[in-house]
Amino acid sequence: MDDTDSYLLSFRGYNLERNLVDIDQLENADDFEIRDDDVFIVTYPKSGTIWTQQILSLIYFEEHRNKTEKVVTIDRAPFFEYNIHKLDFSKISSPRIFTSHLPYYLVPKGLKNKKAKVIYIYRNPKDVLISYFYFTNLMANLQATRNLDEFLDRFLDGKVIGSLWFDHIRGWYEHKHDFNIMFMKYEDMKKDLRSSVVKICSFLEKELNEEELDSVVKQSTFRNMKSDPQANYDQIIKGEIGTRTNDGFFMRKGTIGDWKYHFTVEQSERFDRIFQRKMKDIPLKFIWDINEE
Ligand code: PPS
Repeated sequence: MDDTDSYLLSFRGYNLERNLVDIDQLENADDFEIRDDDVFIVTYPKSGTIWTQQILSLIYFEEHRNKTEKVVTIDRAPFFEYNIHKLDFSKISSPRIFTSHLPYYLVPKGLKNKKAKVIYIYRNPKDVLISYFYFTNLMANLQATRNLDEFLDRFLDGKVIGSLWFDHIRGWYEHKHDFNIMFMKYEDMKKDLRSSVVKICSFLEKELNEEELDSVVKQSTFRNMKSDPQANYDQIIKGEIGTRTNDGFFMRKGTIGDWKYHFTVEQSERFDRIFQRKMKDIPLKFIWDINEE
């Protein structure tokens, strides 16, 4: 890696954020005690992580839903490999929700007991890329790029946190039989949030009444999360980690197909060629456009 990549730490071939990663946690992941009722939200960066953290926090914790307890989602559903607030995971009472960007081969072996659950959220990678481009330019701890072409190269080289998008999704998809895992699309959540929440509840075996369901859906819309300090990470990225400017947000746009306003035809065709080659044997469906069925 060159100097510009000094914020990246490569661990067993996978790139993490050097200053935030809890390396002990990662090195000892195989010994981490998984409980049967643990849930892991797994994503490639910029695919709907915070959104799913909020949805699960609302489903699991009445105090979160009713706002009777002020706990930010990052502490309700902490990152396994980025334990920013140094929580003692063994002391968290069940059910625990963890969040992770790790590839399948770095998560705790105990997840293969197939009792603990994994929810893998994926998003069309052109929108992931645009979201990531803005995010790396916003965050003071990440490598900024001058233009989309430059970021496209980095993304396609896997020189970002999370490494190569194609490897991440392929790895999890091909090893899905080792886990109790459900795959969900960001775009399906966007198109029909209520049905997506119902689907998540069913996978988690959590029964909510209509009123509770309404509350989960309402509090996890883009608009409501953007104005909810408990949900939107503003405090963390601006206060604790640091941004380059004050006018960018973690909750940026939250739409399907924003890539169309950014990619040139040439960039899009280049991406499509690589996508078709690398994904041809992965039968997951992708939604690239809001009007697509
Ligand atoms: S991270 O840094 O990996 O944790 O980022 P992540 O949370 O995975 O992705 C951030 C993008 O998700 C969008 N987002 C949402 N979209 C729709 N509805 C809701 N409620 C929602 N919450 C977060 C967020 O806006 C980022 O996407 P972009 O395209 O940049 O807006």
